[in-house]
Amino acid sequence: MDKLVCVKDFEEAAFRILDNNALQYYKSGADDELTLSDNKDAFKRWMIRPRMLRDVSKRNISTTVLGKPVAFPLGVSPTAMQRLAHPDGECANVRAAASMGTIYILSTISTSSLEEVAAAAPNGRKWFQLYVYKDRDLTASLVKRAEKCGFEALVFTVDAPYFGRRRANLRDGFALPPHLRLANFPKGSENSEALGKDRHSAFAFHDALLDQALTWEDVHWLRKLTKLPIIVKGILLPEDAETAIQYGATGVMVSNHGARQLDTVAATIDALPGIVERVAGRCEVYLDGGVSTGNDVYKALALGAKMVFAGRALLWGLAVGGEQGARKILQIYRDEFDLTMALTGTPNVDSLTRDCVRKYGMTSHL
Ligand code: HOC
Repeated sequence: MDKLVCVKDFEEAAFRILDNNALQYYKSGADDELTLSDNKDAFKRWMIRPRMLRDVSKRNISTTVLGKPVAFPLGVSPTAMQRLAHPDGECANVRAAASMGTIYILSTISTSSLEEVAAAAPNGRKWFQLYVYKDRDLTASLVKRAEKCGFEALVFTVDAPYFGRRRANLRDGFALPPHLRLANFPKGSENSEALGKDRHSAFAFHDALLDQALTWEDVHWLRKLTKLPIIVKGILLPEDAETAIQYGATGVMVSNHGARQLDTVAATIDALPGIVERVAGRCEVYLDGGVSTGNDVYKALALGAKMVFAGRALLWGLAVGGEQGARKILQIYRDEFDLTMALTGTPNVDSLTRDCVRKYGMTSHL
């Protein structure tokens, strides 16, 4: 692992290690995968504007999110079925995040349960990603379990009334290996044995749970159900961010679901500034999608994100080295971000402003 020094190195190594079933599931985006590449490319369209001679000998890259500290402003985005990447899956990932002083968001579609993940890192900061299912009792029981296990916030994913078309999975199918189960659902409900045998049944099981009739009223329903902060994830437009606040959201996450839902939507870094402009000061704004380097973290914070999250990168870390691999990924983001702060003359995250970056082509001067 010593020779792997950036997220890209881990990605390449993971591509060699993962079996095709897991790899195609993790790496795929929707349709032509234009947004999948644009999520990354869009970061390259923003230049950094470094300031000189500003005493950067002492820096503080910690910040606060929902009023509590994080060691640096990159956390772990929810990704499903992490034990496809490594036998320790979600438990390894949450321990890595906790040891690095950052936030781990557990997917509902996890291969370790809420309870197992909570026990793996009792003192780490943990949020729970949630779908509001047709079966509201099932949804409410997930919320109650998250509360009981000490998850601090709910991350309500709103961009998936149906799942997007990921062509590799349509061609080759996806099989949940028989030794794994979707651990947050009551034993037997998802018929683990059948999931192993029928290549499409894991998706079929979950598709049947999704509620295509969701509206903003369901954010309100969730608001009444729990006192936990609600982060609405999957927001790409300022007007939706505004509506999320009206219906009780504490924060919004600018996200296109890792470009796995609707192709040719905006890259998240391009969607961010308009959303920040609209809701600044009224709720925290987070971002995921395409964050591959410490420079990307810097750019997103300069454009107003309070914190950013990476999903796939942690899967690559897990695949390469389990908990240690996941931790190394977080260290890489932290160290790259810290160096960017130093080389730009930015001693702390509060000094990051819109002026720290500029979009190529916006003006004739820097
Ligand atoms: C077996 C059910 O958010 C994704 C995930 C959720 C997938 C559900 C799979 O792949 O985008």
